[in-house]
Amino acid sequence: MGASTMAEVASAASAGSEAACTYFERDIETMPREQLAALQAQRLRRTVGAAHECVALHRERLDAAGVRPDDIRSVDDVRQLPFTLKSDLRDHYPFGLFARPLAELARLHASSGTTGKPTVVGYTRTDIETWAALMARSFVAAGTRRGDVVHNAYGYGLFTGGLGAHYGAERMGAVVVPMSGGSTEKQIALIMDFGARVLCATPSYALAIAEVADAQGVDLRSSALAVGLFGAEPWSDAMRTEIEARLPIRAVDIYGLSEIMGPGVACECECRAGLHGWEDHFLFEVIDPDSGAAVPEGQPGELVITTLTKEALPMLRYRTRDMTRVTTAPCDCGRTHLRILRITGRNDDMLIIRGVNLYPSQVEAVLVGQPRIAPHYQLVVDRRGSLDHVTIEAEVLPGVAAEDYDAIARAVAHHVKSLVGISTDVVVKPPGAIPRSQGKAVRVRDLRPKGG
Ligand code: DLL
Repeated sequence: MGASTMAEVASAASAGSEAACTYFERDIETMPREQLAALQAQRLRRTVGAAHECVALHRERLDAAGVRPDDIRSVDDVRQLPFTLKSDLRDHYPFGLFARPLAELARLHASSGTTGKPTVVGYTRTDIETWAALMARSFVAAGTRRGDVVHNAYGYGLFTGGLGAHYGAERMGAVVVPMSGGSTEKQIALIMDFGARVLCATPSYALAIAEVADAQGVDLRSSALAVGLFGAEPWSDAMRTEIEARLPIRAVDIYGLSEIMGPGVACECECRAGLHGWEDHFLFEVIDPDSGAAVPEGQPGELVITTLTKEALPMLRYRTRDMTRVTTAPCDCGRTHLRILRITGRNDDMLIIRGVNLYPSQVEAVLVGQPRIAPHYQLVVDRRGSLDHVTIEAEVLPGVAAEDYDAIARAVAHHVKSLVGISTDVVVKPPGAIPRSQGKAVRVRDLRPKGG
C-alpha cells in the first residue's frame, strides 16, 4: 500500500469516522472502467502466456483451440479460452496445474470435497502478498479500520479462511486474534475481554456464537462488535437480519474460493449492494451453465473466473459452479469494480424437485424470521418412487410447547409452498436438535441412491 492510502485509512481511524468512502488502494479501487479493462487485457495476455508455457494441460487445450497468447488483445478475447473445471485439479493431483516448481512456492492449501482427493492449491510469496492486499482491501471496504481488534473465527489450517483473513487483517493494520473455529464459550469470553470490533466467521457459526452467548447469559449486544465479515457458505438476507438482531454488527458478505485464491476475491463495501469483485486481479464472466455462452449483464448464471496475476496457479476460465448475477453500474462508495450479487448457491447444491429448481438458501429465506422458528435447518432429500422429495427439518425457539410443533410444521410447509412453489414435509424439532456448524454449515442431507 502506498503512503497516501495508508494515511487515508489512518485518518479515518483516528477521527473515529464512519466514513463510507475509505479505501485501501484508492487509485485502483476507483480506476475508470476503460482503464481497468486495458489493465485486464494486458494481464490476461501475460497469464495466458504463462499458462501456455508452464502448464501442460493449459498448453494442450490452448493449442487444440488454436489460441496463441498473442491473440489476446482485449478482455473479450477471454471467450476464446477453454474452461477449467474442479475435476482438472483433482485429475492432476496434487501439483499438476502449478506453473511454478514446488521449491518456488511459499504455501499450499487444500480443500476436501465430499468425494475423492482434495483439491490442492499453491502460492508464491508474491501470490501471498497479493492475497493479503486484497483481503486488506476487503476489510477496509467492509468497515474495518486500523487498530481494530479482529476476532478471526474462520478455521486455520488447510482451509483458506483462517490464514487468508489473518494476513489481510494484519496487512491493513488491524490487531488479529487468531482464534479459529470451535471452543465457542472461549470465543465469547475473548470477544468481550479483548474488545473485538470485527468478527470473521461463517454466518452459521456467527449465529451459533450468538446462541451460546445467550445460553451463557453473556450480552454480546453490549460488546464492542460492530462489523462482521461473513462468507464461505451461501446465506440469505433473512439470515443477515437475524444475525444483526442478535449481534451489534453490520453483517458484510465476503466471497472467495481456494482454487482462485481464498477469501477476498470479492467483498461488499459499506453500501452492501453487492460484492465488489477485484477486477485488477480477476476477470469475471457469467455464463449459462448448460450452453457455456455468456449471459447478458444482470442475468443469473454461473460465475467463471480467470486469474490475472496468480503466479503459482494461474486459472483460465474456472467454472466456480456458483450461481449469481453481476452489475457494472456505479456504486455509491465510488469503487468502480463490478458487483457480484449474492451467491444463491452452488449449481451442485441445486435440487430439482418435481421439475422445480430449489436452492437451500430459498428455503432459508422463508424459514429464518418465522415466529417461533430458530435459524437452524437442514433439508433431507430422498427418492419416493421416481420422484425426489424434500423434508425440511426445522427447530423451534426455546420455550415453544411441544403440542404446538404440528401447527408450526403445517404453517412452515404452507409458506414454503406458496413462496418457493414446492410441497415439502416439515419436521419440527426441539431446540438444539439440528447440528451446529463451526465452519461451513451442512444444509442438505442427500439420501437418494447414488448414481440414480
Ligand atoms: O470458502 C473461502 C472463503 C473463506 C470465503 C472465508 C469467504 C470467507 P472454499 O472452501 O474453496 O473457499 O469454498 C469456496 O464456498 O465456491 C462458494 O460455493 C462458497 N462460498 C464462499 N463464499 C461465499 C459467499 C472458501 N459469500 C466455495 N456466499 C465457493 C456464498 C460462498 N457462497
